[in-house]
Amino acid sequence: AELETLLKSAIGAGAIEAVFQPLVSASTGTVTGLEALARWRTAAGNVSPEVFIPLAERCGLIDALGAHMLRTSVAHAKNWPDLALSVNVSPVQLCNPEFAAEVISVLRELDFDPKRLTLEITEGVLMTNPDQARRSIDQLKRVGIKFALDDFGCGYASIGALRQFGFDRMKIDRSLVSALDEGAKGADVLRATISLATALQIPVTAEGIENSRQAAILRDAGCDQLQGYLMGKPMSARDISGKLQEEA
Ligand code: G
Ligand code: G
Ligand code: MN
Ligand code: NA
Repeated sequence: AELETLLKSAIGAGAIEAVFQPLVSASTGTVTGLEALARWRTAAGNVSPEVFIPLAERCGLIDALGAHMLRTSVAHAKNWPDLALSVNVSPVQLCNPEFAAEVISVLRELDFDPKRLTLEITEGVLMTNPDQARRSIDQLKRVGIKFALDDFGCGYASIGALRQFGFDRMKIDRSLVSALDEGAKGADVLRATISLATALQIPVTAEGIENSRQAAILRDAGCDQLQGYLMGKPMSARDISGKLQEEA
């Protein structure tokens, strides 16, 4: 309960920060986009998003936290006009009937092209509240916002959902990528998963790439976008700007 109070004031004070992790073209190695990730630094140390995101979902703070993350990451992304921006959205947010209108209004207010924005969602929501999820997704897709199915392969393997909800991209969970280091079967599973997406004409991002052997296998298997510590760790907005300047 104490953490809940702290989180509430942190959100109110704008103390939840966004860091940005590069999304890299598999063919050229250039950064084409950034994924925003929430960070909470307190006097007592950092609290992991694996702790405070579920907490925010449980205690009704996720809409405010999500709105803050969208606003702050879009504001930063205006400094990187050539890059796409991905923002994680909790299933709880997507089930809020006001969600889509709020996203659209933030983009208008900040004059941000909706075509640059991808919302990453996990498959859970598609099971628990498919009707509201679909309404939100459809409303946002109409203005040009894209959707990525996040953490694919670690929950129910819903290839059906990829089609039914009109996902623009699939993100392969890093547990499947790290399985590449543990034996030959890992590569077979990945290739099969990527082929399925490719057959549906849905491009694939691989997450959690930590070594060049993994990157080579995933590139050969048909991923067009790579993400992970090998390509770049999540960085502050200032460090991203520095990195982009180095590369220019
Ligand atoms: O950044 P890190 O890998 O520690 O994130 C851990 C988990 O928290 C991941 O599942 C990630 O998707 C989630 N997460 C990080 N930032 C956000 C956010 O802004 N909103 C939501 N809903 N989830 C986030
Ligand atoms: O669920 P989602 O894919 O949004 O989670 C992203 C999380 O994965 C972030 O918390 C980020 O810090 C973490 N992450 C990103 N790249 C790597 C990686 O190469 N290795 C590991 N172990 N974690 C990573
Ligand atoms: Mn994600
Ligand atoms: Na993920």
